[in-house]
Amino acid sequence: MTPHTRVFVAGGNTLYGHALTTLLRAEGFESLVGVGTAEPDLTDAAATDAFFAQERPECVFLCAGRSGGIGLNRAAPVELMRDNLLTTLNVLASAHRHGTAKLLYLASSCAYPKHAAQPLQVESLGTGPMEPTSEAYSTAKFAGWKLCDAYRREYGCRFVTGFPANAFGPHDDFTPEGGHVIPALLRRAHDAKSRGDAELVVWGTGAPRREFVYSRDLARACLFVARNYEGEAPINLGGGTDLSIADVAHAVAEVVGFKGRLVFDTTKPDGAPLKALDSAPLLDMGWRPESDFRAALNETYHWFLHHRATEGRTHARRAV
Ligand code: GFB
Repeated sequence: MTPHTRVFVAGGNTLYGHALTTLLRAEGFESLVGVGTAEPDLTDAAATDAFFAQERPECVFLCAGRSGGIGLNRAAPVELMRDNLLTTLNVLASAHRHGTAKLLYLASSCAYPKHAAQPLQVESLGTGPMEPTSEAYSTAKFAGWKLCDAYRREYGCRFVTGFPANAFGPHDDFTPEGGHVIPALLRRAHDAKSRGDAELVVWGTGAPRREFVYSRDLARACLFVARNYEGEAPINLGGGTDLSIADVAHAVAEVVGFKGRLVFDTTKPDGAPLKALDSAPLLDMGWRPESDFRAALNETYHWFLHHRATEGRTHARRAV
C-alpha cells in the first residue's frame, strides 16, 4: 500500500469506519474513495457495483452492516442479519468483479461458539452453537467469513477476515437500549448524573467478562493486517483489556462522575459468559495496542459530551 493506493472504507459511518478513515488520513493516504455521502447504499447491489466500476478501489476495509449491543440484537435480529448479509454479498461481489487487490472483512467475536475454550482461537470457529442473543447477526458475520474464504479458493482473491474484540470509541451508538455496553452505560450514567439519580441500572449480573479494544487501536490493527497478513486463516484483532462488566460499570461511573449506587438488573441477559480473543498470531507479527483502557474511556466520554450529550435519548443511527 502506498499513499496513492485507492482505499475504500465500506461502512465509513460506523465506529470502525470512522476510526479507520481518521487513521488512514493521518497516515497520509491521499486517495480515499466513497467517504461520507459519497458512499453508496451498500445494500443495493446495482449502486454498489456502479460505485466500484467508477472508483475501482484497490484496497477495501469492509466494516459495513448494522450492529448493536445485546438489546438491539434481541429486538431487531432480522434487520441486523439482512443488512450484514446484503452489504457483505454486494461488496465482495463488486470487489471481485472490479479487481480489488486486497480486502479486509471485519467479522465479530460473537461468531465464536458460546462455550469455546478461552482465549478464543480461530480453530474454534464453527465447532459449537453461538450465543443465542446474537445468533442472527453472528450467523451473518460467520457467513461473511466463509464467503471471503470461498472467493479466495475459487478466484484467488486476497480477501482476509479479521475477528475484532468488543470495540468502543468516538462515533459509537450511545443509545441506552441499542448500544454496546460501554457507550450505553456512558449515556445512562451521564443522564443519571444530570438528573441526580441515586441509582444506575446495569444490565445482567455484572459477572460476564469481555475483551475491549479502543477503536483507534482496532483501526491500527486493521491497517497492519492489510499491509502484512495474507494468510488463509482468519485473524483475531484483540490484545486489549479483559474486564468484568461490573469493573466496566465502576470505571464508567468514575469517568462520568456519577456518585450513586450501581444496581444490577438480573432480568436482563448476560449474553456470553466470557469473550477474550487469543491474538497471539497478530502480536507475534509485531503489532501492539497502544491505548490505556481508562484513558480511552475518558476520551470516548469527552467525545460524547461534545457531540452527542444534547441529542434525544431515542436518537438512532443507521449503523454503528
Ligand atoms: O456490549 P454488549 O451488548 O455485547 O453487552 P455482547 C456486554 C455485556 O454488558 C452483557 C452487559 O453482559 C450485558 O448484559 N450490560 C450491562 C449492558 N449494562 C448494559 C447496557 O446498558 N447495555 C448493553 N448493551 N449491555 C454483542 C453482540 O454481545 O457483542 C453483538 O450482541 C456484537 O452481536 C458485540 O457482536 C461484539 O458482547 O454481549
